[in-house]
Amino acid sequence: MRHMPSSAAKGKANAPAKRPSTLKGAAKDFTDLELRWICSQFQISAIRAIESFKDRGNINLNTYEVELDSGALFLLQRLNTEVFRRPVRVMSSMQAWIEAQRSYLASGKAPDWTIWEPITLVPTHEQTHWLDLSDESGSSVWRLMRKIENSVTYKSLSELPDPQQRLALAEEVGRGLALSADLSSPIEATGLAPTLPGYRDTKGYFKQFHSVLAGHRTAAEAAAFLPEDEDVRESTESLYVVHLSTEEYLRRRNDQSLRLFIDWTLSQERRANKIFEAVESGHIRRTAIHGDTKIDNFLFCRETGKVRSLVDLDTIMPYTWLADWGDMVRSLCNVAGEKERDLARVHVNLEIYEAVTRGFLQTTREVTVAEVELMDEAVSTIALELGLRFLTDYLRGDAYFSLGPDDPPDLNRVRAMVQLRLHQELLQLENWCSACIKKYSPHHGTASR
Ligand code: GN1
Ligand code: MG
Repeated sequence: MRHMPSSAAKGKANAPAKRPSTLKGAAKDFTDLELRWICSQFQISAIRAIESFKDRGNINLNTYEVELDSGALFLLQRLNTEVFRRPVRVMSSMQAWIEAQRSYLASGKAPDWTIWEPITLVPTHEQTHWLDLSDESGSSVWRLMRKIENSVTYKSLSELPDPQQRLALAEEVGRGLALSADLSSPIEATGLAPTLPGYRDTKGYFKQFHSVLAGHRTAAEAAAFLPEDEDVRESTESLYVVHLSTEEYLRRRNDQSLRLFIDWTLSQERRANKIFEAVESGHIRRTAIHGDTKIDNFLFCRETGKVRSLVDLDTIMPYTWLADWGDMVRSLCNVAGEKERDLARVHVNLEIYEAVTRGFLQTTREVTVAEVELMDEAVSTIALELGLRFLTDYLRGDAYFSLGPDDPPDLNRVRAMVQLRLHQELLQLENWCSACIKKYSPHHGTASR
């Protein structure tokens, strides 16, 4: 959404010649002069205005819209290095992803109807794709991206009142993921260092669950459960222990309404590892994944509604595109949303499931037979994995999905129940889901676009 310059930012202040000394440290609001100095380090000129950007993400809190005299719009963002402790990895993976998508498009291999446009990072005068002001006193990493013009985003399918429009949008999201995964498939995934160590590690999430169920409170108590890899251990150690008072922990642990969900999750552990093991054994490819394929991150053309881009490139990492597929479908097909307290309203919307499947499978060109065979499993696995992550977090004391001041104290309990209920329903619908995927599979000789 375009914001008009505020009166404070309208004046054409020049960027200070010297670097302000206040650009590091914890998240805070930056002044117009500070922001102008940062912009002056990138290859753009003649700034008309800099405004806080309303549609910023939950994680990178400092996001600004920069307008040039020419009317061109850019987004300036400071990476949240509390969450992304290895910002250089985030930026290198982002750049690798963008370059792979650009070369695929230039090679002419992409479908000719596509209007896909990868993000453009504006280089600094030093020819780097990000500005790193970090030193011993703190970290401060910035990036400047050109705004993709004439595009719209949606927070949920329910923003469209007409059911047919919703299905068309779901199909377009499926098409978008297929394009994005194909365009980035040439990336040598093993060369990407994980941006968030431990993310999408199903086995690790179960180990955290067991450790928290056992009531461990210190790393020493949890030692037998902790990851061997030092990098992963350092980033996730605090997720293996309980952060609540004993009394509150026992109250949550013995909550009768959670009993069946805890048992259900434990009973699914073996099956949950199927996708992870298929990657480990080489049965399916290890590809570069996006890591956060919810509808909010897709951009559509304002006039035609066609998918144009997938943004928020902070969680690119080596795994399988099936995780992105599973995450997208589990979030789209549950129209009740992730915070629904009435579990009777949590359902798999079959029409949406079919529309997103059709869009994906009629577009993709790079997937393998072995991967397509795991597509239905991937959806239920990611629903279970997210349910498990919410459940563990509730029991440990909301240390990962931290609660905001307006959130109810049992939000992660509610979120866990929703995903686990969805998982149960996905398993009941297993035959329907796999038949739906077969119907559109390019390996079963159906229509291709
Ligand atoms: C988190 O913060 P957000 O909405 O971008 C989480 C995802 C979950 C999602 C569920 C890095 O994403 O894995 O699917 O919540 N991201 C991370 O709402 O953990
Ligand atoms: Mg995100």
